[in-house]
Amino acid sequence: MQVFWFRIKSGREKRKYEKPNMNVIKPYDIIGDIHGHADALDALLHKLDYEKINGIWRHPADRKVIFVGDFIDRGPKIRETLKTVRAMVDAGNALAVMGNHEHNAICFHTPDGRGGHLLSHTVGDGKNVKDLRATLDQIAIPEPEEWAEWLSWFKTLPLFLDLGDLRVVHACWDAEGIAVLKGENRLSDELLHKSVIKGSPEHRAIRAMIKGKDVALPDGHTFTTPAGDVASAVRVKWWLNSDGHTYHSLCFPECDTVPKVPLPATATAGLNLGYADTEPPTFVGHYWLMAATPEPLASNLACVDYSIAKDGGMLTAYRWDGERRLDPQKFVSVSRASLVEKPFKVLVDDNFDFMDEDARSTLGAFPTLEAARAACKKVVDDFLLNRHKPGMTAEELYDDYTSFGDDPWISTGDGVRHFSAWEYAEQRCDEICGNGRQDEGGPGNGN
Ligand SMILES: [Mn+2]
Repeated sequence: MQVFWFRIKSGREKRKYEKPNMNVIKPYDIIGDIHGHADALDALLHKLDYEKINGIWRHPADRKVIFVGDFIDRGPKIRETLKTVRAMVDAGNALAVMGNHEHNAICFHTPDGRGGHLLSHTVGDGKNVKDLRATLDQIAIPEPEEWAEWLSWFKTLPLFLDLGDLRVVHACWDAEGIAVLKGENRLSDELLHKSVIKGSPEHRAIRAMIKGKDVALPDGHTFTTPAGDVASAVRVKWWLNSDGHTYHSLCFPECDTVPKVPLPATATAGLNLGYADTEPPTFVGHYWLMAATPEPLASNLACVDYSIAKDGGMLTAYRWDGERRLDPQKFVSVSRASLVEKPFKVLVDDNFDFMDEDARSTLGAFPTLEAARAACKKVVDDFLLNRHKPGMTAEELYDDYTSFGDDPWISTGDGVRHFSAWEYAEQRCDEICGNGRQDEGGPGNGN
């Protein structure tokens, strides 16, 4: 069909068609685990120079995003996150792989044929329900039909992407696991059911891809994870050969409470650890890293999950332009702290143009009412101190203010009056002029 197509096209279009695209490396921006933090995603896309056109983010120079999975759970805007990601994927502006949270969500909602589900709703004190809590509350429980659509979409996500010069998978590039799947890369119903049968080759393969590889600690050893859980196995740096390592030195992310006991070769037998530096660059998410400055894990491996769902975390991307050796300078992040809600907006009207809303300007938005009030007071103070002349009475200064001054006010969208510039100006005129203003009925010269 394609051969026929280009034969009947004009010479110019024929050349265009024949020009092989295969060896032209396309630039990609690989974005880490979002976990319902849609505002951070918007801020990061903006920072990466994407533009939102007709509700869909795209890059003016046709860069594409690759999302590493884990769109749901934990954060406040899961629906918005899914809509942003899916719109980009549907428009051809992004690719996405499945995260363990999407796999969990599918399994949690898939009956096992024996009265339960592929992921239990009851084991471990309802741990799985707790993990999915935010998603259940925001979408699955209030909007079950919408949720069914999202679950169907999750099943279309590939488990890994191999673009030749670039590889993306949620947690671990596992060549042996990929071989086990024999060309399958999406969760068919059959593969989904096999993926939860412990000990099956498919379970091992898919678990490695979306959760990484782990080794059990020697008998009797446990450690406390940074999240406070007691664990008897550690996730490992799967890209390294385990020779000469202790459990502590091979654990990932690094954790001081893991025993510094030598790792016997038997512990990692069959895990196929190691990722040669001659392999194409691979990007993963998943690991909840915390750092001020992201850096690659190896010359050809980077994790872009910097824990946006945690205090102090950030949403991170890597700008990839075809390089085989990754560059620490090419991470781009937005911190959670930079996205703190600022609900107190200060607007400034002009007393001279009080009938004219066009004369209204926005001073800024503030995280607290106190900060917004302080900003309003400064606007009034600046005017009064600028207009005050020696010998002026408080009444003259106040008349000047009410005729020509700026009138700042705080908008919280609820109609509540949080600040009166005129009241504040009246008080300040008395203070500035010192001699007291003759107020009708007032005490007059107080000093
Ligand atoms: Mn994650």
